[in-house]
Amino acid sequence: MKNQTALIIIDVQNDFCTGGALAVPDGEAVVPLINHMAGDFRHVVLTQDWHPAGHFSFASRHPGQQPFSAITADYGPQTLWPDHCVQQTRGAAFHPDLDIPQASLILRKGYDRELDSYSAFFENDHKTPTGLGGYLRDRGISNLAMTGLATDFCVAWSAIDACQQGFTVEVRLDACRAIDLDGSLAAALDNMKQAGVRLTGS
Ligand code: VGL
Ligand code: ZN
Repeated sequence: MKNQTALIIIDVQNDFCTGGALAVPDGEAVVPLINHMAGDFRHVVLTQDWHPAGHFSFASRHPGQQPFSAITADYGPQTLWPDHCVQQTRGAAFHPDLDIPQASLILRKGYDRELDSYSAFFENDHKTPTGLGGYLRDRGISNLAMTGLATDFCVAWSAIDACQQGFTVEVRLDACRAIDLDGSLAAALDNMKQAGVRLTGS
């Protein structure tokens, strides 16, 4: 049992799996791996992308914009997505086969209508903390293992922020899947390495 390491499971939700609104290719393949891996950890945290209808990151909110285009928000660049993970919908629910009863925290993110949050630690303005850093430190956790969806967005941003917060971070790539938009996966892998994230399981 790994006592000072927490497993952070990012956004394993229906909308990121086959048939979902923002399906990540082969996204559901991570589920059995994560279920198995979770047994090794005393501390497990789940994150849940959790947007109100009409969220700023939805292309439908911006007349004339298509999903997967990018705009400049007050807080920097923002990719626009299909409507996804709308609060209380089936798409926002965890994949039905995800089986992690021992998770101590479900951290929701992206609930501010005007601000997106890829990272589990800071919203996309890079300033507004979610509180996860304090939660983990308070529990004496210094090492993190991360898995989930999508490698090149929420996993990468969370892993990089975690390193910058002083955690030791391993991303288990075999239990992650990527969106890979215009080279975003290669860029995310580079950025993670540069930040000091240990990439394993590839
Ligand atoms: C995610 C795009 C939009 C993710 C969430 O979980 O990686 N990507 N919202
Ligand atoms: Zn989202």
